[in-house]
Amino acid sequence: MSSSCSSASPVSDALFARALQLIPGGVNSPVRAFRSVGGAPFFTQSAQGATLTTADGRELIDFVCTWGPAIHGHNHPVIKAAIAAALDHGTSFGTPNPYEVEMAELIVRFVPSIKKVRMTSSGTEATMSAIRLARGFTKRDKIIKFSGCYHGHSDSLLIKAGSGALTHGHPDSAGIPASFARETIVLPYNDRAALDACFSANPGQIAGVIIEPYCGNVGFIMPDAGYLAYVREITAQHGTVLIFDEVMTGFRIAKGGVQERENITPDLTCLGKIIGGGLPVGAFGGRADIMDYLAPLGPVYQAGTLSGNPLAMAAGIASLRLLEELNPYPRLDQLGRQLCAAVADAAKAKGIAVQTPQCGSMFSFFFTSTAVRDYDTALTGDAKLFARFFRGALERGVYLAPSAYEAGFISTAHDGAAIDRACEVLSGVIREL
Ligand code: KE4
Repeated sequence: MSSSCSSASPVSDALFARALQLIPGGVNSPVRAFRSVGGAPFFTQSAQGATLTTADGRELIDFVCTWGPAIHGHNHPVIKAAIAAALDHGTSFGTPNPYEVEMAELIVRFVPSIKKVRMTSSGTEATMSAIRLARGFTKRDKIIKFSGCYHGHSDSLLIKAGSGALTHGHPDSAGIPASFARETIVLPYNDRAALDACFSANPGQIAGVIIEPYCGNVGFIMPDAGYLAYVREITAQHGTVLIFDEVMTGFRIAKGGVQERENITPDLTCLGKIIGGGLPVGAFGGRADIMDYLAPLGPVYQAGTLSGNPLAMAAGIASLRLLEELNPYPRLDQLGRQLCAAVADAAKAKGIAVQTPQCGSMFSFFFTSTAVRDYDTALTGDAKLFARFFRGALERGVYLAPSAYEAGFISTAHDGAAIDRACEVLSGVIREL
């Protein structure tokens, strides 16, 4: 297996060389840098449906889907048309606009726990604001997060974080004052006893618990049966705001997210990705009594020049309406099962240990014999073997997330032929490991 596809990517390589001069690491987001999987990243020239076309003209079946937003595949004609129609009226107004109201009505209808919602321009802003709101509402300072969960890059949450922070070995980022970090308590996911002990040790001090109800930033990890219900029970018992970070899982795991599938009602929910249809977006919402603490009604300030941007709203509205029209979830789950079964079968035949967690259109591969249920067990995965698997797939035209600590995504644009091809490629790569 050649060491890198960059030898066959002269245009991407030249672009990367230029990027490295001016952009730290040559990328505008660390996880795109391929540093944990080796080689230089390819540059994407265009994207259509389930396919990325690189700057060197290579076509790749895309299982990253721009990290989740592209649930309808890339450049979907309905979303494209919605953006074009909105564009005719301008790009940004800095005033309320009709799209924001329609987006709010769709979100509230899809996610019944959300009675009021505020738009932002990224998932990071959404989770950062939800934490501030929980602290302002409860007048408490401490928050609980879970190791391996990633909630964007705000100071309070870059503690034992997943995604790119974990990928590049800095789960606790530099630059965060100890005074901030002290207010963030990190617990193991799927561990009820740790939650009990933490609340007992900090009576009346926990403002909020923020959790990825299904983890997508440490690989893909689902909760033990009853765990989320327990998190809901103990937070309600202690007057602590329960925040579901569904930036990734919202509208992906189900129309109403994980909270619909698990029948749990959080106090606040953070959203992003799919509700922007590929344009910059985030949102947070939930109980009206909590949301009304936000300026201009209440004392918790939160703002954004481009919050509710008409183009992003138009794209997101089209994306959500398509989900309601198509109800793609059963089909996406079937395709996810097929892909993971192919990898599991090939690994078994080869005598390689692999975990292939999957729910609907989210999945990941851990090269370990250990059942992965939290950060520590995720780290038992052989990251070097994953890197070889990733590169073998890429060389054969299948683009997986360039990190052992990310989730993969399937879109409605991945037809049977694309999944069959991916199964064939991934099985072949496993056979050659
Ligand atoms: P953004 O600020 O990147 O829009 O959202 C942050 C965020 C918050 N919560 C969850 C559960 C998330 O998954 C994310 C962002 N996800 C990563 C992918 N693992 C974004 C990719 C990147 O950092 O480039």
